[in-house]
Amino acid sequence: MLSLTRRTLTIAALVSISLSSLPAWAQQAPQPREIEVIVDNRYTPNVIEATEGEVLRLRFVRRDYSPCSREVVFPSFNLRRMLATNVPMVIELPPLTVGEHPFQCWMNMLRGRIVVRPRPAATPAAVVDAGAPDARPSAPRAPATARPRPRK
Ligand SMILES: [Cu+2]
Repeated sequence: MLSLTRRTLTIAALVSISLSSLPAWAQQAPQPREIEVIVDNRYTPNVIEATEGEVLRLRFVRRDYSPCSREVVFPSFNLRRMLATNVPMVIELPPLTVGEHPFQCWMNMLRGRIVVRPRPAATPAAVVDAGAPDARPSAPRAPATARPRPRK
């Protein structure tokens, strides 16, 4: 019984160590954000805001049958994809650089753009606040006894 408990604790300790020692690249790997873009004689939304380094997964859903919208083009990524009507097409873009990345129909009539803002700098404000005279203590914790009892 005792040895089993010890082993369990050891395993738990090892698991927590391995989780906290993930390499930096794994901790910082951007999580893709999926955005649905409806194609119906226009792109909706046609302006997509993003942050530097972000990975977008654009899910194009073409509703119309116009030959105009059958292909979407991303000139800055040298990327183009055919869109079949009512068949979603997911396009994952590489990590975004600051600026505007247009997307358009193959004839450059329908237009949209991705506006990428710089990633906010690491906030030195947090360090300053810690020593500021008006720094307030964090909200008090709810007492452990506040948990409601299940009814029978
Ligand atoms: Cu067009």
